[in-house]
Amino acid sequence: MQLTEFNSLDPDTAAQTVAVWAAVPGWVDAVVAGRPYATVDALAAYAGELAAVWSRADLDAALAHHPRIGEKPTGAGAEAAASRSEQASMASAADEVAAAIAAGNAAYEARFGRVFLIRAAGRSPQEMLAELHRRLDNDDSAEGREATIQLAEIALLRLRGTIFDDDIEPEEAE
Ligand code: 2AL
Repeated sequence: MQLTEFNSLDPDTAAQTVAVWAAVPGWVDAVVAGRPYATVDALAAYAGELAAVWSRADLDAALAHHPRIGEKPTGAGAEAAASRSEQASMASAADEVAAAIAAGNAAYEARFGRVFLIRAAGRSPQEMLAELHRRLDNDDSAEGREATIQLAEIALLRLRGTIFDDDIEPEEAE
């Protein structure tokens, strides 16, 4: 969608679009209320600034919408489509890597009480497994911060995959 269209959506429709990037209610409302944006960079900068102060409750709210790494996102909605594309590298994961990620996910959930979250786009299964093992050694507060940063990275990538500056043709923007 081009930025002009995003700027002129009615607030409810704009909120539905933004909630796909990260389902953090206060953040969605603020990003919608911040329109109009002059450029996608300005939109991303504002969204990123607001995301930098996400709390643990914000993380938990958004996490309910993220499937585990290696768990095929089901459904036809925009969130499931985004997750499928982000996790595309998992389709070619070696069986032992996929199994180690599944075991690591279970260990992470037992340790931290929430789903392991990582920005999957641009990472191989092996890299995600190494990150999972590294982060299992974090203490609660360091891990809360890391997970929140990953949530923000996912949100900003989704934003930039959804909204394009008006001078960019959609086919170039793929
Ligand atoms: C995901 C997801 O669905 N997309 C992404 O980048 N990471 N899930 C997760 N548990 O980390």
